[in-house]
Parts: sequence; C-alpha cells; structure tokens
Amino acid sequence: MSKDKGSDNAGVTRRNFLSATALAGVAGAGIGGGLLTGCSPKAPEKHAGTVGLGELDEYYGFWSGGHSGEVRILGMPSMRELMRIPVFNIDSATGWGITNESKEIMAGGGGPYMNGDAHHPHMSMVDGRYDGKYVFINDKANTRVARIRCDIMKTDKIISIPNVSAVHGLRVQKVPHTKYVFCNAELRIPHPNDGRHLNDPTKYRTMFNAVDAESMEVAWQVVVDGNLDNTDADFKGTYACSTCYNSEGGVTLPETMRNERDWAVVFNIPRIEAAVKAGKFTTLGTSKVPIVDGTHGSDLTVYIPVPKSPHGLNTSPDGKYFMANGKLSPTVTVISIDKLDDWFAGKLKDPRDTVVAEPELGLGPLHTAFDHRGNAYTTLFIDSQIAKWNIDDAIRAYNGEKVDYITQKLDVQYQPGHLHTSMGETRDTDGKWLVVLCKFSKDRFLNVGPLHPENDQLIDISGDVMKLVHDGPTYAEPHDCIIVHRSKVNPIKIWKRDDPFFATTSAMAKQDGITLEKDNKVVRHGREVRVYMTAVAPNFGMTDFTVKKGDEITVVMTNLDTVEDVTHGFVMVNHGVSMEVGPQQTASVTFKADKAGVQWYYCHWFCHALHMEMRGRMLVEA
Ligand code: CUK
Ligand code: CUA
Repeated sequence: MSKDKGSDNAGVTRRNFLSATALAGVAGAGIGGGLLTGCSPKAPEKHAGTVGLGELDEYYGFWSGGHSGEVRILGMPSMRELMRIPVFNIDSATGWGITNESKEIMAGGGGPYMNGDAHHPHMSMVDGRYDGKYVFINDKANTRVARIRCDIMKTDKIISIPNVSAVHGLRVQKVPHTKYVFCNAELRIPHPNDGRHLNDPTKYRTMFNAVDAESMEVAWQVVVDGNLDNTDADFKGTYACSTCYNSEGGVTLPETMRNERDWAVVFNIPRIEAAVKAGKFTTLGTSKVPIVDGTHGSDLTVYIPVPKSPHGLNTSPDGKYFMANGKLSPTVTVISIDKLDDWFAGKLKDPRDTVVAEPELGLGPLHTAFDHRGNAYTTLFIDSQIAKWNIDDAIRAYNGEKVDYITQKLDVQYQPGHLHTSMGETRDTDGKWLVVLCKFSKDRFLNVGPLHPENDQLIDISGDVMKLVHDGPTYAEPHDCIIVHRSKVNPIKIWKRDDPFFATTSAMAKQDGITLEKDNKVVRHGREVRVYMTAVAPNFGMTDFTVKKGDEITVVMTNLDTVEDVTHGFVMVNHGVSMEVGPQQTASVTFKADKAGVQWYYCHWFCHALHMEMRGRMLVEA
C-alpha cells in the first residue's frame, strides 16, 4: 500500500497549473516559479525506515495537541506532520478564532476562550469500525467537546457540557454505530454550584455524559461517586466503563489518596436510556439535560473495586474485556464483559467476580493497546517501558497456573502516557504499528531551551518482538492519538459551494442580493459595511474600496479558483485580521476601520508566481 508514487490525484496539479498560467512574461520567474517547480524528487530514501520520499503513508494518525488546543494529522508510519486542525486554539495561519465562520463555531462552546486542553481524539464508528466521518475531542480546560468533519478536516461544532467541570476521558459508542460520544467530567463541584459550599465534600459530585454525535446536544448525564478519569465503550452497545478515583470523596490530595482501592464504574446504557425515557431524572439550574442517579446502589451502574487511582481504560478489540490501568498500582485489572451481563442479571454477589485477571506489569501502568494476536501493550510511566503481555496467559495466571504472561519489556524515552496500535481500538486492529507518546525527551534531541519537546516513538510490532524504529519530537502535548487506515478517510480536495461550513455567510450575501461567485460589491447598512470580493490567482476581485473611519467592515471573500491546492488568504495590515480561503470556499472576517488613510490588504497564502503582488487598498476617510 505504501508504494504509490507522489500524488494519486487525477487532473490538474499545482505544478501543471503554474506552468499553464501566468509564468510567461514574469520577470524573475525564478522567485515564485522556482520555489514551486524546483523540487525534483531524488531516488527514494527511506524516511523513518518505512516510507520513501514521495510515497504516501498507509495510515492517517489523528493526534491530540494537548494544551496547544489543536488536533494534528500525521502520516503513519513516517510520522510526518501533514496538517494541523485548530480546534480550541486561535490560529494565525487559517484565521481560526478570527473569521466569522470559526467564531460562530467557537461560540457554541461558551466563552469566548482563547485556550483549550485537548486529550482524546476518537473517530466515529459503524459496527466497531471507523467510518471516516467525524473525529471528536475533549477540552479539559473549558469543559467542552468538539467535532471535526473529516471530509474537510475542519472543526464544525464545539459545545460546552453543563453542570460539570473539566471534561477528560472521551470515547465513542462503537456498536451499532456512534450514536453517543461518552465523556467523563473529572473534577467534582458542589451540586448546585452556587457559591455556598467550599469545604463540604459531601456536596461535591461529577457526572458521566453522553453527547448525541449528530446533533451535538448532551443527551443525558449520570451522577457518580468519585472522580471520573478515562473511559471506553464495549463492542455490543450495552456498556461504557470509566476509571474512577477518589473513592474517599476528598477534595485535597492527601484526602483522595487514602484508600487502597478505587473503582472501574460500568454504565448500563440501555438501562440509562430507559430511565430517561421513563422520566426518572432531575435537572440542574437552567440546563434541561436529564440527570440520572448512578451513585452506589443504583441499578444503572456497577462499581468494581480496582487498585488505587486507576487511569487508562481500554476495551480489547475482541470485545471481551475492559481493562483498568493501575497507575499507582503495578497492575492492570481485566474485567470480563460477559460477566457484566451476569452481574446486571443478578447472578453475581460481588462486583469483583467480574474480574478475570490482574497481571502485575511494572511501575505506573497508564494505558493499554492491543493487536489481533491476543497481546496487550501497556505503558509503564515510572519504569519508562512498554510491557507486552498475553491476555489469555494473564487469565490463566490469575486462576493459579504458573505462566509467565509478560513476553517483552521495551525501554522507551521517556515516561510514556498513552500508546496506540494501528486500528487498535476497532475490530480491524492489525498489529503492525505501535506509537508511544512519551512525556519527556530529556537528552534525545538538540537543546532548545528549558522547554523540551515530547517524544512520540514508533515501534514495529509486526514480529514477535517489539522494535523501536523512530523518534518523533512533538509540541505540547499529544496525550492520545488514533491510527486509521487510509482506506477509511476520504477528504474532499475542493470545497463544495453549498458547504454548511459557510452557510451563515452565504445566507447574509443572499439577503444583500449578492452572487458570491461573481459579484465584487460594497453594501452599506448604516455603519456596517460589507465588502464582497472574489479571488482568482493572482488577483482580488476588488483592488480598492472606500469606507469611513469608525465603520465596521465585514470582508467576504470567495475563492473562484477550481484548482487543487490553490488557497488564497486575506490579511488587512495593522488590523489583526487574517483568513484562509480555499478553492471554492467563502470566508469572512469583521473588523473596525479605526485608522484613517490608505490601508493595504494582501494575500498571505502562497498561491501563484505573482502571489506577492496579490493585494489591494482600503481607503478610510476621516
Ligand atoms: S490522559 Cu494524558 S496520559 Cu488525558 Cu488520556 Cu493518560
Ligand atoms: Cu492569492 Cu496568494
């Protein structure tokens, strides 16, 4: 699969386009033309030992950007960064957080916030397999969940989750399809949080949340005991399971560390849905979201005691087990999903009867990943190692047999958090690649000052032993990633004119009697001035327009180019304004004309040999 040469796009490439247009007659064509045409590939060299120059990767990697607030797309296994998708952050290049279209999406999540803390990117599924439609991601910093449309690779929805504080663990429902996005609110807050309670921990609660994946509305919330950490769903559509620490119900660190055991909490989805349907719920404050009680004694949940402060929660792709990673205990607790059926049918006395193994792996187990051969791979944060172990052997050992379930320990550099195998959270797990997201790089790279990069390492797991093959420095902080076969993802290359991404702007133009695909006009509504402009390389449809000082200007730009990769930009100098306008896209930005005189605007996205000349003037009359 990774043998393709160059681009697999039929039709016009950027290079043909340039040679076919205005290059003739451009003095010094070497400036623009040379830049774009002078890169003739040499004989393929191996990149990361895996993918040759000009060859396409076999997988898309979707990487969380942690507290940078973004999502990144990497080509796998080369680990080349292909794109950044701004989500919760402000982005100068694309104008995310600056354009009207992105502001409308960001407003859905409350705020305005300039930051985010993205941890867990997960793709929507049908029958336990990626469907290529959406990637969802949490924002721990501002209690939000965002959705990325994978056809355009842009964020299209951001919502804030009511009644809770700090959304952390996030996973999708896998079967029958992603109806819900499950997310854990981590920090406990008083219910109601009205300023009366600080030091009464009995008033503190957090909740497990289900978001409708299509409408992006919160479907329901479940009150729990303790603090929720990570979560995952089964392959039946019946259960989700979350790690849950602070069984003590404390609010300070010493208080939350007292107990030897905390829990894995299992949520019975059909029972929760039935309770909501039957009206057995409450609401909080102004929110209308149904809240059901899942605390101890509820028949909607079961609290399975697991060793001290568990962290990662992973479902094995054979659908048999939930695994709670011990963090402060050297163990991973393996919970049988079949036995959960027995528990909810009233056939078991003790929630611990659902546990079928508890292998001891090393210090600081945080997360576990899987291949299709019955192996599990667990990060050991404190030991800086990956433990590869056999699930069936661990079960036999738990039943008293003398078996060595650990087959290999591999040093990684250093302190790994999440790890992920290719297709590893789906039925299509293929056991080829393992990526380990290490929190510290220490001495692995050139010194770049006190702030070090992190280190995402690539491990070949196709053979009997794990082999480390690549170091990948990363910027803060890829907690988690998914590795999706490229056959599952199929983005468009040129925008569709009726894309809902800019529907609000199109509707505004229509009201103004504007045809975006051809008009270059200024429409004034009092002090509100709308400047409708087209762009075709290397020209803006309007090279000057006149407004009055104090006017509020909205520039609406439509890129009429139909050539792949010809993106224009718009920067109004000294106005803090920039935006990306892709082929056939409309984008808009609003700003105040608060400086009299000639104000230049220019295209900041390299589009043509005459890109530097693509500019115009706004005259602001005093
Ligand atoms: S968490 Cu960061 S290493 Cu947010 Cu999934 Cu475990
Ligand atoms: Cu248009 Cu650069």
